[in-house]
Amino acid sequence: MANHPKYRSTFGFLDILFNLSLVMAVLFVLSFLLINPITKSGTIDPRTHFIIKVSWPDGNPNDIDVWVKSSQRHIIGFRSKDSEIMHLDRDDVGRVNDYIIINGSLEQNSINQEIVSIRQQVDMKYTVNIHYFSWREDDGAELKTPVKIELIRIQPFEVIKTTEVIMTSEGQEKTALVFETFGGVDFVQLLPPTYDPIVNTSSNPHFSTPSSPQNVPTP
Ligand SMILES: [Ca+2]
Ligand SMILES: [Ca+2]
Repeated sequence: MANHPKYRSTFGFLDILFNLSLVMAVLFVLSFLLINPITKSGTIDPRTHFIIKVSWPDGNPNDIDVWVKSSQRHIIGFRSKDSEIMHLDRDDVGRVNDYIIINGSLEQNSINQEIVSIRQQVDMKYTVNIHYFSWREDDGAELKTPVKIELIRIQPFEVIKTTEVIMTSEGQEKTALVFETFGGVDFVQLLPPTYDPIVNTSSNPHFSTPSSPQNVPTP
């Protein structure tokens, strides 16, 4: 019956239809493979170039804050966590927000750490200040709190600088690091950490408390 002229013409038509469908499917797949990525000129590179890691002893209940300002007046701190070129991951307030629920049980993560990420390769000067926000005297904490500051370049990875400041009074602010970055390459130059207030100054729109009498220059 398949040799009947009527069925031969039907099978021929089905063969052509099948081949056409196959060609269309192949062209459809190829069109996706050949699409070029959208040109990104002028867009922001989301890569993190530098990290500023601030930490104080695990389990210490005192609340320490990092504040960073750029020479283009970007200011980052717990009251202003994001800007065009950098952001603060979280405000670690000592022991208060260190608890997490894992599998239904309350666990403590005793790390005290705040991290600022710099996302842009630009010519910029950065000032990194440590501010003693709160002494948890009621929690049995010592007033004196050592704070470690690390400046880390991501690509190529390098710990550029590790330093420490000792915070000795509530409201105290110290400049821990000053550095410049240069665009094109992830180059950084360290500068003397001359005291330059970020928190204890009326020019910070995110922190309007009056200047503290406890301002002291860095040692
Ligand atoms: Ca804090
Ligand atoms: Ca903590």
